[in-house]
Amino acid sequence: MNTGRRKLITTGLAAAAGATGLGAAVKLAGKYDLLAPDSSGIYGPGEALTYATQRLLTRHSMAREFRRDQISKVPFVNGPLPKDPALQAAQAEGFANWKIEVKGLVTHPMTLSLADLKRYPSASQITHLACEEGWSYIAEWTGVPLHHILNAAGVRSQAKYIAYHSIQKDWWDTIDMEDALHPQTILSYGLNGGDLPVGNGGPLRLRLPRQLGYKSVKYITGITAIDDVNKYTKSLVPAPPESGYAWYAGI
Ligand SMILES: Nc1nc2c(c(=O)[nH]1)N[C@H]1C(S)=C(S)[C@@H](COP(=O)(O)O)O[C@H]1N2
Ligand SMILES: [Mo]
Repeated sequence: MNTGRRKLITTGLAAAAGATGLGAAVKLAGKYDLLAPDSSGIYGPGEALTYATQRLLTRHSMAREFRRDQISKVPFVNGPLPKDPALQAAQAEGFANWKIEVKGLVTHPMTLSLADLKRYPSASQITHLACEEGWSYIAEWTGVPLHHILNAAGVRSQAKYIAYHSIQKDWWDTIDMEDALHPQTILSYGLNGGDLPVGNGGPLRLRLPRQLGYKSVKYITGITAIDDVNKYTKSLVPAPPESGYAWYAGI
C-alpha cells in the first residue's frame, strides 16, 4: 500500500471513529482486511481500531533496539517457576529432549530439537519486554528468527496466522503472518550471552518485541500454521478479554 493511500485510510478510520462511533471504523477496517479476529463483541470494536490503525501506521516498523549498556542488571522474572510436572521433568533432564513440532498448514511438518534449531541462522536483539502490569526490562535475546523455520516448513498460502504453544497447556497464543515473518520475531534460546534461564522461558521462548510481554510465550513446544483463529480455538487468548489481555497487544 502506498503512503498516500495509507494516510487516507488512516484518516478515514480516525474520522469514522470520531464522527459515528467505533462501529463505522470497524466496517472500514474490515473493508481493507484489517480486522483483528477479536473484533466482535463488547470489547471488539476498540480492539479492531487499535489493530487496524497500528497496522496501517506501523507496517514493517521495527521495535526499538537498545545499546548494550542499557541492558537491565537483572532480567525480571514474572513470578515463581511454574509447577507443571512436564516442565519440571524436562528441566531435570537438562532439556536434552526438548522438541518443537511445526505443523498445520505447512508442506513439510517437522519436529526440531534445540540442536536442530541452533543450526538455523541466529539473530540477537536488545529489546524491551513490557508486562501489562507495568514493569519491564531490557535484555539481549538470541535465537532463530521464526521466518527461517516457517520457510523451511513451507507455509501454505491459506495460512493467515501462526499459533504457538507452551508446555504449560494453558499458555498459547496466535499472531498474524506479518508479525510471524517479522525479522524481530524470534524463537529465543539465549539471554544476555548465556542460555535462556528457565524463569525467563528457557529453553525456548517466542520473543515478539513489538507486542506486550504476555504474547512472548515461554516454554514453546509447538508452532501451528492456521487459516482462522476463531475456527482454531474457542477463545482468542488464554485469558478472557475482561482480564485485560487483548489479542493484539502492539506497543
Ligand atoms: N508459558 C508462559 N509464558 C508466559 C507467561 C507464563 O506465565 N507462562 N507469562 C507471560 C507474561 S504475562 C509476561 S509479562 C512475560 C514475562 O516474562 P519474564 O518472566 O521474562 O519477565 O511472559 C509471558 N509468557
Ligand atoms: Mo505480563
